[in-house]
Amino acid sequence: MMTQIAAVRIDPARARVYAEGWQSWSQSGLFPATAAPLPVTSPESLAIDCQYGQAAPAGVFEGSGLLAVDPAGSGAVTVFGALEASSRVPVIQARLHGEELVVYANAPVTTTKDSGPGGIPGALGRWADGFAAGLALREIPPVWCSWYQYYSGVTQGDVLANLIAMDALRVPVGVVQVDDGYESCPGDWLTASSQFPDLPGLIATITNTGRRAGIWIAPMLVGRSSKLFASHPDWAVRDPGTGEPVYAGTVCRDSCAALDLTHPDAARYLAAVLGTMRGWGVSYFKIDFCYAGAVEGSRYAAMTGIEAYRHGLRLIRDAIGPDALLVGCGAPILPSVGLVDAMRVGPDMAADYEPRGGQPTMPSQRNAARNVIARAWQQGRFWVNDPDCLMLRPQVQRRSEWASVVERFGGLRCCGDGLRQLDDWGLAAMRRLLVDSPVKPVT
Ligand code: 9PG
Repeated sequence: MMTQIAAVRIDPARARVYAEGWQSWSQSGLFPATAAPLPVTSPESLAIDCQYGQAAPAGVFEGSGLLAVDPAGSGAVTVFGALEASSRVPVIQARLHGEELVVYANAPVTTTKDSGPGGIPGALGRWADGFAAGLALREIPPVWCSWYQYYSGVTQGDVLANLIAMDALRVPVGVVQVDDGYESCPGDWLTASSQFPDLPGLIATITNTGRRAGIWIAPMLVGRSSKLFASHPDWAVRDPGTGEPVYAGTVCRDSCAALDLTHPDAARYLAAVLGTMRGWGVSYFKIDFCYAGAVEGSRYAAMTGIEAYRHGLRLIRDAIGPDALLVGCGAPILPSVGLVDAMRVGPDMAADYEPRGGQPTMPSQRNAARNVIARAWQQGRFWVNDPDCLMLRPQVQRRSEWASVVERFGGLRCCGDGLRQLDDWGLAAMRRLLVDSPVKPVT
C-alpha cells in the first residue's frame, strides 16, 4: 500500500528527480521533473529489471529504496531513503502535480534535507556515507573478460589466444575472466560445454602466468533443461498460489527458475561447485542474474526474497573464502551493500550506441553510460563500481566517448575486446586505462 509521505515544492522547468533502479541493469538516472521514464512493458524486462516484477505506472518516478528531488530555485535537495535493506526495500514513487512533486512509499523511509554542495550527486554521496558507514573496500586489478568479443560462442582457444596476446602486446591484465559459454547448462556449472574441453587445465594455465583466474556464474538460477533441475525439482522457488517454479529469466536460451538457497541441500550443492572452482585456482567470481535470488515465493525457510538473497550472498562468500574477489551483476543494489567487492551499475555495454527498440535496459552505450554517470556516487562508498567493459575496437560506435565515461566515473577497469581486434588507438587507450580500480569516491 502506497502512502503519501511528502509534497515537495519545485520549479517544474528546472527541478530534477533521481530514481534508484532495482538492480544493476535497471534504469537509474537523474531526470527532469517533467519527464518521468516510460513504463516497462516487455515481460522479460518486468521479470528481470523490476522490483516485485511490477512496473511503475506511467508518469511516475520510482526508486527502489532511494529517490531524491532537487527543487531548483530555492531549497535543499530532499533524499528519501530506506532505513535498511536487509529484509525489504521500500518502493518510493513521485508524481508531478502542478508545482509539487508528491512522494509516496510502501514502508517507512528517512527524509533528509541536504543543503551541502554538489546537488543531487553530492547529497546521495552523503546519504551513502551514512547508509554504508565503515565498509573496508578492496582494489580490483584490471580484468580481461571474454563476453564482449565472443559472447556465448567463446572457446577455450579464444581465451588462450588472448592470454598469449596480453603478454605479446603488453596489455596489463591482472584477472582473466571466463564468462558465460563454458557451462553445459545454467545450474550444471561443473559440466563444461564442448567449447571447453579442459576448463580446470585452462584455469591452471591462467594462474601459471601469475594472474588471477576469474569465472562467471549465475549461482541463484537453475535452467529447466539442466540435470540439476531434473534431479532436484524441489530446489526451485515456487509461486505460493500455483506451486509452479517462479520464472526468473532466460539464460543461454534456457528458461530458468530461481534456486532456493535456503534449502540446505541446494546450499551445499552451490558451496561444493564454488569450492571445486576455488580448487582449480579461480579467485575472482562474477556472480550474475543475482536478482533471481530475491524473487518472492515459497522457499524451504520462511524468508522474504531479500532475506533469502542476502543469505545466498553470505553462503557464496563463505564458500569462496575471504581472499577471492566477488563482483555482483544483475544484482539488487541496496541489499548487496557490504556483501560484494564490486558491483555492475548499469546495463551491458554494446558495440551499438543506441539500444534495440529504444528500450532503456537493453545493451547499448546510451543505457550503460546513463546508469554509470547516475550511480557514480556509489563508487568507493558501497563498493567498487563496475561500469562494464571497455570496448575499444574500431567496430564500436563512439568508442572514445565510452572510454571517457569509464575513465571519469567508473571504478573497475575491464577489457572486453579480443586483443588482436584492437587498432593502434584502441591498444594505446586500453594500455593506459587498464589500472587497479580506485577504492575512493569519484565525486
Ligand atoms: C552473460 C552476460 C554477461 C553480461 C551480463 C549478463 O536477458 N537479459 O535481459 C540479459 C541482460 C543482461 C545480460 C544477459 C541477458 O548480460 O551483464 O556481462 O555476463 O550476462 O550471459
